[in-house]
Amino acid sequence: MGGVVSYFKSFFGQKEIRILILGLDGAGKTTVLYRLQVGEVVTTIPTIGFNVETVTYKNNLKFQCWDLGGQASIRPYWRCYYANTDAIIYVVDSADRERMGISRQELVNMLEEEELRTAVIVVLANKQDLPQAMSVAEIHKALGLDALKNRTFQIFKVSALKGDGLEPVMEWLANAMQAAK
Ligand SMILES: Nc1nc2c(ncn2[C@@H]2O[C@H](COP(=O)(O)OP(=O)(O)OP(=O)(O)O)[C@@H](O)[C@H]2O)c(=O)[nH]1
Ligand SMILES: [Mg+2]
Repeated sequence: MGGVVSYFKSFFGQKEIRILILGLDGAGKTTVLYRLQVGEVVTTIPTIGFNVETVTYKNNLKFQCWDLGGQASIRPYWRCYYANTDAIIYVVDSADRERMGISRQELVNMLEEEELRTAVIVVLANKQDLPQAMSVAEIHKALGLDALKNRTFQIFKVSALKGDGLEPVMEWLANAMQAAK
């Protein structure tokens, strides 16, 4: 029965794709969310809890995006949101070299979760506008992304602040979601 319902939902382009935006505090998750939703930079404060918004792609795909707080004390709550997640957008502050190891560990922990076994992974090397930003190749290595070989995965360099690089992310996600159907 669920199959029929989801068939008609997708037929009419109504099916919402559930996306979690995760990453360390200050990585730029909330900035990414509102850049995707309204195309602008909003003034953010550290997120306690979550923001959830629907982002419509090309008038037919609806992404329900959950942006969770990334502070160490609230990271344990991420797992409460894992069920039924189609994709993870993992945001990294490319200039935060000191915490790249912590970011890697949080990513590894997350990927071990059974509920996220089939989730598509997008890593955003954010803040590429900063002069000290690590390159995509450096971040790929520092996060140990070779371990993701057997998953649907892609890394993108972006600047949520400038609005650079996000369009290909949405396009890739839309294609990955359609392929997964
Ligand atoms: N230079 C630069 N700054 C950015 C970029 N994206 C976000 N920021 C800034 O980074 C700071 C943190 O951004 P947020 O979006 O609040 O970070 P967050 O990941 O939501 O943080 P938490 O809610 O605490 O988990 C803000 O001052 C943003 O303006 C970017 O691409 N480049
Ligand atoms: Mg936030």
